[in-house]
This record gives sequence, structure tokens and C-alpha cells, in this order.
Amino acid sequence: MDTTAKQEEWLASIAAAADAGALAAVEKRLLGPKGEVLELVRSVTALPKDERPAFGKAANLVKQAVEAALAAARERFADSALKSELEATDFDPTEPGPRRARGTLHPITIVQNELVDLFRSMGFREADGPEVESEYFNFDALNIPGDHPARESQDTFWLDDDNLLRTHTSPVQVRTMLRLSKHGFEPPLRVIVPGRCFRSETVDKTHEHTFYQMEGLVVDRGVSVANLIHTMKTCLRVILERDLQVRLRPGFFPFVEPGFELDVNCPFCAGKGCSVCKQSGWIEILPCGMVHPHVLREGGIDPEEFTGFAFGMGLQRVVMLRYGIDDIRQFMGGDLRFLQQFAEVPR
Ligand code: FA5
Repeated sequence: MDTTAKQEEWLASIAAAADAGALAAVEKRLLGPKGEVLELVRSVTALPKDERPAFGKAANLVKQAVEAALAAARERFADSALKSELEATDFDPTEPGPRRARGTLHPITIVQNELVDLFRSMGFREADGPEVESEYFNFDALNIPGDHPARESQDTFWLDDDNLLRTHTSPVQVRTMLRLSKHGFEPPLRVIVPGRCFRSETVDKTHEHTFYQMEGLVVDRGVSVANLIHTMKTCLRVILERDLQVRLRPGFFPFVEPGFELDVNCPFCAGKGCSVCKQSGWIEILPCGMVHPHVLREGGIDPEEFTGFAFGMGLQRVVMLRYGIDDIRQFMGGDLRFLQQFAEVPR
């Protein structure tokens, strides 16, 4: 059989196909189950043995040429189909694509990261605890029994009789001390606990139902109020990037003795009195104190041998002072115009 003539005939029928449908029909006729090209290849078995090698080789070359021509024709039709689709949709493929919007860190995260870095540089480590907390760790272990009036000041979201959404990060104090003493370790202990807290409060300019605190706890031999004040002042100076006036006044928390409230002079009115500081000229920012002996004992640490200090910083308040934000509701408001002002690239 003249394979060259056959090849020419088949290539011509491929070239003559006017569209993708016609090409598919040609392909079926040539390479389908009983296709003409395959029949040609198979016909080698009918030849005398000495003619087979030459014929087989020629038939395979024809098959390859047909396959290549079909592939090229398929591509041509695909290209022209895409082209006509593009023309119909008025799409300009040379235009640059849409720019992907880049997220930025939330201002609370920015300040929290800086605080964590600062406290790490002072030898603190980070600790964590559950947001769904037991009544025992949130209150009882912190020297706040069921009938204690201090419970009234922390309106609580109860989940059932024993569990609640933690109202502060202080429960992690006892959890951390217990973890340490359970394994036979002794202080020194220096931890910070950044975390989310919840209170069933009426939301206003300075109060949210969901807010962030950063707890700090230091336990060692001979820890004093002087260590506490120095640490707090260092922290505020670094994080607020200025020397604000601070004042320390007695504050009551059942889990510290003595307890303090560290206030800063209101930067929004320079202490004259405004709606942010509730006309007092001061913003309460850092409740703190010396860890109560009962709490050390709950954590498995001997209060005769060790003393400690603790603080519970309201993170939103620090962020508000740092950036001059006068309404806490902005943080959870989801307004991108507000959030994008703190454009810091995630690290
Ligand atoms: C406490 O939560 C104590 N656990 C703090 C503490 C820790 C005292 C260790 C002593 C030793 P207080 O309820 O004052 O204290 O809250 C601490 C800070 O959290 C407040 O100063 C305030 O900045 C912030 N905070 C409290 N409630 C809210 C709220 N509803 N919205 C936003 N911030 C709040």
C-alpha cells in the first residue's frame, strides 16, 4: 500500500475541517476504534514476514504525522474560540489585574506585640489560660468567695452553675503557679498573660463587653512594692512613648494586699476633665498589688518564703492613650477607615 498517498489524503482532510466539530469527526474516522489509520498500522500482520519491518515503520510515521496534525488543528480552533470569546466580552487581557487588598494588624495587636517584646526583654515569659473558665479559678482561688461583694463589680456571663466567660486574666496567675509547683519547681516566676476577657457590661466610651487585658505576675524571694512600681513605670513609659504623669492610689482587689490603682493624667484634656476621663482628669489604667498570701497558697507556693506582685492592664485603654482614640467602641466597630490608620505590616 502506498503509505505516502494515504498520509497526504488524511492530512488534507484534517486541513479541510472547518470547525472543531468537523475536526472531531475526522479524528474519529482516522483514530477511532476502527479508524483508518489504525487499520493501516494493523494491516502489517497480513504481509509476508520480510516486508513487515519496513511497512510497520512507515505506518507508524504516518500515524505520528496524523496525530501531530490533529493536535495542531485542535489548538488552532481553541485559540480562535478564545479569541472570539474575548472579542465578545470586551475584555482587555493586557490590563493589569485587580490589586489584592493587604490586611494590617489591629491596633490592639500592635500594642500587645510591643508589650510582649518589652516584658520578654525583662525576663518574663508568656502564659495562657482558657477563656471559658471555672468559677473556682475566676473567683474562689483569687480569694473571692461566693458571697464576696467584689463579685458584684465583675458582671459575669455564666455558662452554667460552674463555668463562665472569664472576667479577667487573673485566673491564669493561680493556674501558672500550680503548673510550676505541681512539677516541683520553685520561683522565680515572671509571666505575662495577654488575653480576652468578657463582662456583661453596658457598653460606653470606655467599656466593652469583650476586651483585652494583660496580666503580669512576679514571684520570688524578697519582691517588694518598689519592684512593682519600677516595672509599671518602665512599661508605661515605653509603651506610651512619653512621660505621662502617673498617680498611685489604694485600690481594693481581694487577691492582692496591698492593692493599688495606677492612674495616668488624661491626655485628652490634659487633666482638666472631659467625657473620656469622666471629668476626673485621670484615667485608671493599671490595677496592681502584692499577691495575697492566700493566692500564693492556692498556687502551691509558700507565702512565708516567697512574695510577689501582680498587675492587670486594660489593653484597650493603653491603646487609646497611645494613639489618642477617645472611644473604645471603635476597636470592634469593623470600620476599615479607622483600622487602616494603623497600617503596620504583619510580622
Ligand atoms: C481586674 O480585672 C483585676 N484582675 C486586675 C488586677 C490584676 C488587679 C492583678 C490586681 C492584680 P479591673 O476590673 O479593674 O481589675 O480591670 C482591669 C482593667 O481592665 C481596667 O483598668 C480596665 O482598663 C480594663 N477593663 C475592665 N473592664 C473593662 C471593660 N468593660 N471594657 C474595657 N476595659 C475594661
